[in-house]
Amino acid sequence: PLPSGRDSYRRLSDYNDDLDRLASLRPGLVKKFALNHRSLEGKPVYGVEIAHDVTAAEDGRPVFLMMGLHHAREWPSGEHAIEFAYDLVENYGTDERITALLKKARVLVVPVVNVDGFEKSVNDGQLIDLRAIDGGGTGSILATPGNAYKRKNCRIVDGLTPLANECALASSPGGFGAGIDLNRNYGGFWGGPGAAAEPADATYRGPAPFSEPETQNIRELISTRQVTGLITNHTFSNLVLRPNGVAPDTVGPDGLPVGNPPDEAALKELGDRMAQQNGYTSQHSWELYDTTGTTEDWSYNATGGFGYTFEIGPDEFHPPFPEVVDEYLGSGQYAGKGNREAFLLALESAVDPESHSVISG
Ligand code: 0X9
Ligand code: ZN
Repeated sequence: PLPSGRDSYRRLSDYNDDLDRLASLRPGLVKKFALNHRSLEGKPVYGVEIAHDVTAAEDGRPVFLMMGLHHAREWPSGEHAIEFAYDLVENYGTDERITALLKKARVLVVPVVNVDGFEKSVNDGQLIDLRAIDGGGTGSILATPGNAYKRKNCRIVDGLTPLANECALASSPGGFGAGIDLNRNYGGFWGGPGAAAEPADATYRGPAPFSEPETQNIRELISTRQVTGLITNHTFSNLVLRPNGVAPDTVGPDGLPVGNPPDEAALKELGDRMAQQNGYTSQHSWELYDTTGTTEDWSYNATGGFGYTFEIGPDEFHPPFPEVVDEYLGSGQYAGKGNREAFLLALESAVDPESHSVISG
């Protein structure tokens, strides 16, 4: 079973309850925190910090950041993030490797970055399930069961009709309708290729970098902590993606080719090792397709902390839950190929960021 014992997808309230539970289970090890900004609908966004003596004053320990659910429909991305938190908490004190890691580093887990979008997606997804069981159901909402496949946040954007702007009724499977794509709204290469300028588009970048409270939250978290490594989870395609999101010959805002990251060798080395654990393909992000304004393209280029996107699962945004379990643990049809071990490698690397510069010379 998963570290938490869950056997079905969490809703937003389940995430919040579980973060509370983790903190009250081990108060010296886990501290719940709210990010700086509430969502557009006024919801708080929470995370947990996990570390030996977590309440000790800042002591220079490096920080590893694990995130999920920038994209509303990608439910496993939040599940794997919070299960990693459970895993660390349950194994601290008994598992030597995890105990040592939590003495050397602090781990931040923010499982649901896009709280508004996720709530619409997961609630609607479960509504659809119920109606299907009910024999097909009735009514017009069923004709457009798009909220389960909502991608973006809940920003009201110009140029859309009020109906299309209604967050809870707005997203086709292509992710159209209300909202800004939070994985195009960061400041890394913002304004470049692979992000849309049109509000109705699934990859709408927003009117300016960091225009959204959700991306401001992550920027401010990273800017105020010593984040030496991060994973931002998405679904799907079984990929470990490393910066950059655009090919080296792409001309950047300064009129010069953006090139490869200075740490390419070390970024690749860790990406490849993680991919050996989860069985994914390790590649440059741009080999999937061009993107700009993504989480780790900003964080890596702004701070030097290593950042990766995991695209969890072979072929579905939110598959039946047993697959999510196997993909975390490396059990069942995913025997020996779980994200748990890949996450631990990322944490180990974040604990020892010096190794990066050594490897890349
Ligand atoms: O397009 C995206 O944002 C990601 N794929 S998803 O299906 N989860 O939407 C891929 C982003 C890849 N690029 C970078 N991480 N830079
Ligand atoms: Zn995604």
